[in-house]
Amino acid sequence: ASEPVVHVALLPSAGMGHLNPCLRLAASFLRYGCKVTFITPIPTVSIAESNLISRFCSFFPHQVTQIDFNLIPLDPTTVATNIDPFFLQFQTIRHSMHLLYPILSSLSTPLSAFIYNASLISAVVTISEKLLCPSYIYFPSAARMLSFIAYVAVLADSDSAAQPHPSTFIGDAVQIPGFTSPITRSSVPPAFLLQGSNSFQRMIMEDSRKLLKLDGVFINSFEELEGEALGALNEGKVVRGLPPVYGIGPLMACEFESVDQGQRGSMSWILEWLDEQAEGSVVYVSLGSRTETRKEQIKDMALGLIESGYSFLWVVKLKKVDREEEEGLEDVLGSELMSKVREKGVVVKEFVDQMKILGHPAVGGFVSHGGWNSITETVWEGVPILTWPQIGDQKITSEAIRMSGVGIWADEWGWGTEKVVKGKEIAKKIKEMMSNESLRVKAGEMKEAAKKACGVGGSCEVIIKGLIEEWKR
Ligand code: BUP
Repeated sequence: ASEPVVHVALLPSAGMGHLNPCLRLAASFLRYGCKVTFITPIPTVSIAESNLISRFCSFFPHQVTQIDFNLIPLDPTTVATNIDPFFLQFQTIRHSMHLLYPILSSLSTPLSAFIYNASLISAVVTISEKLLCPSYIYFPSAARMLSFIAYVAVLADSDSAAQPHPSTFIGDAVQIPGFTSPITRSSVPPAFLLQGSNSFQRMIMEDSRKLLKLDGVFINSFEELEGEALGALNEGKVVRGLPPVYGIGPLMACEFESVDQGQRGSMSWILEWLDEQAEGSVVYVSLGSRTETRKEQIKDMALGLIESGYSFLWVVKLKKVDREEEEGLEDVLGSELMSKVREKGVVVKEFVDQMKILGHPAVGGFVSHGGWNSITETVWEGVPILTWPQIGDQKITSEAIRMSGVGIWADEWGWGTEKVVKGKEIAKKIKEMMSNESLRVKAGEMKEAAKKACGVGGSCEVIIKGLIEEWKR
């Protein structure tokens, strides 16, 4: 008899940080011959997202079927005008959830597994329970962050208040069972601690409880990077009854992601500039795709980079979403500072091929917001990291990185969205990262471990092949 077709459906949510791991996970299944249905919430928030989905689908024309999930907009009178567009998209997807089951139940090939983004758990669980296949989430952050989310329901339940509130039950620090170092209150995503009730708090609390209903969690991490957290989660120390947490990381960047499909194309001048720089001499700076750097910070960022004495490649975002208009960097910096910037480095405002940059031998360190995809991509290339958290989970990911020994975290800088850090301090930290030999050695060792985890017979292959066998039964 012919082999059964293993058919996996995936549903991402908003933003590149959530889309990239979803597509890379899909590619892991495609590598082993699975058929994939990719459900695209339409419209996407950014152009970068829609472009990437198109490249993915055209790269696998026979194995991937793309289905539009046309979202129903929220009533604008109920939406705060200053809402983060990515968070608004999470809400819109949840609001359109009744349209998902008809999509999933009408697929022509029966599903073997359904995998969706962690930010949708509480909305999707009731739908996935009706499916005749196991369902999983992919969690686009660190195992340390997953542990925090899983544990908050335990904390809430141990609070004697009638309606326990995170600002009270979090205390000064959260000591998760099985963890050597606690998560301090100042590292917790600020929206979770706000007084009153907000949709983010409600979502996290609901998700925390619903985790127990899943068949498993995929996470972009691996033993050598986050052994303690993965162990605590899988040994039932964090929460008893949690489903298996599959550390399938680091999820490798794939060929379809390359804007120029293997050519140097629009990245060419950046790569040519890197080619001219000495090995390990360049500082790469990018504070992620979801946070615009405040104008007040841009000047000090430029001053800090110049004062560090290193050459730099600075990806600067002056707007939150790539569909918005923006002003020029020169308008913010002034022509004198701009020409000093140009003497020592290059500044890019477009979305770049980050993996190509991180993989270039000239890059010797990365100043990052601590987004988990950026972190794992950097680990993959063995580049030392300096984290500067901007929002959300990025202090918790920074803790994870500091503990692993491959990066330093400027925790005295607080949240990047709240405080302006002076150029002098930025220069000092950059020098600390670039000259730290033990960081470089550790990053090199972690790179080796990452290659092993993703290689033949490594943890990633073992997990994926094991699940495929299980789904065939
Ligand atoms: Br900016 C930028 N090119 O120019 P994170 C980002 N990326 O390839 P985020 C580029 O987007 P969260 C660019 O390689 C990574 O895979 C980058 O994800 C890629 O941060 C992804 O690092 C960004 O997780 O999300 O998007 O700010 O808020 O979830 O941290």
